[in-house]
Amino acid sequence: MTTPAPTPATGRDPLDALDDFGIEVPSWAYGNSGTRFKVFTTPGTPRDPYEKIADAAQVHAMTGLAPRVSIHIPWDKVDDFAALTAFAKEQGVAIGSVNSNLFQDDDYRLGSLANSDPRIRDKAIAHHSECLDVMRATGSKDLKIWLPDGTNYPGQDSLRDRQDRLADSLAQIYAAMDDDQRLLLEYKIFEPYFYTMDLPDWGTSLLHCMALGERAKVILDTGHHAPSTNIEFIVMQLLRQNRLGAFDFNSRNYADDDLIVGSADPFQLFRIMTEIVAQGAHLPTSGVNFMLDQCHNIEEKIPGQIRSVMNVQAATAKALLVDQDALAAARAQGDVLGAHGVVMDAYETDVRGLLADRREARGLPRDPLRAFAESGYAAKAAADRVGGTQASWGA
Ligand code: LRH
Ligand code: MN
Ligand code: MN
Repeated sequence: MTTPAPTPATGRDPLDALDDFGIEVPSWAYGNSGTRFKVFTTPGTPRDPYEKIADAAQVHAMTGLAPRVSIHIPWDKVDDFAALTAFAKEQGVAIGSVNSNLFQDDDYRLGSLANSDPRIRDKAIAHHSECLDVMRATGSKDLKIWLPDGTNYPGQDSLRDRQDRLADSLAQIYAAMDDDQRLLLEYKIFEPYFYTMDLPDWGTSLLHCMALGERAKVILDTGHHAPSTNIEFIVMQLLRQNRLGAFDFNSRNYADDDLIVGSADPFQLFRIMTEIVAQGAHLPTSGVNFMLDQCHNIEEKIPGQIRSVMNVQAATAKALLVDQDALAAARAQGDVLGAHGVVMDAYETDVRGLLADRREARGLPRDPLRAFAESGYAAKAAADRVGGTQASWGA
């Protein structure tokens, strides 16, 4: 096995591209979460959006990798979003994408943007106007929509009419956006409905985005596919169409598990990042927003997030180490195993020391998990954050 080293032709280190690579973390990862069976609480869990942002800022302080925090409305609703934005800045981070919420209102039992009742559709559209105002106050550019709409039984509703109503609702939201705002549309194969979802797959999401306009892009949540789906193929195809807007990274063994990205299948994460790097989409100019969408049900939340962003960085580093010239040569010769070997050489490279060196060179801890454990932040948060109600996934 060869160890990929700085590219000889230019003398530049391929890992230099990591200096501009950032991962957006979700505010809801810092609140308590669980399953429908039990939500476990932990001392020091944030009680409000400010405390969630303070915790997220720790991830950035330890890794230099997480400069933005996604917020969810209404979970992170505050009276003064300008003040929240200023607080984030003081903490060394910025507010990232704004997620709407169409899944926690009794009115949405039969759907939101695809509901047959125009009053309910209007309510769901108006919620997005509110999110756009939040974005104007925070400077966020990405409106992130996950549509939970669907049906449970054959015959329950017209699948065609639901698509038409959805297209009309999305067009109204898109029309209300400013020219520098993007609409990011997420898909999910199942849940909360179990017969049909109105946005079940990347193709449906892409069709709606194409109908809307250039600032509408697809979000790929890595936990939202059928088992054995080739996610890197979807990544390649969406990039080819310039429609990959964002990732919701997480890891799954069974369904929408929302576990730490790269924990179940680090090789899949590497394969995804290899397609990203092959098309230059890791560069900030690509407009792909690399976000996490995770919950930490039993593990500590801030270390869980630190581990997550480091996993994404490690997979990206390995993808950057793929020797593209050797790969192209092997492919040109029809050398199947040679081409495969080039990719596997990069995957099997131990990048931990290289990444620790790079952190140290930037004035960051070599070992972010240990540095956080030794900082005393968790004990202080537990002592300070008494009283009030701990935030949970969903509030
Ligand atoms: C839905 C989803 C979507 C939501 C988030 C909390 O399963 O992935 O992105 O906004 O979880
Ligand atoms: Mn998601
Ligand atoms: Mn999900």
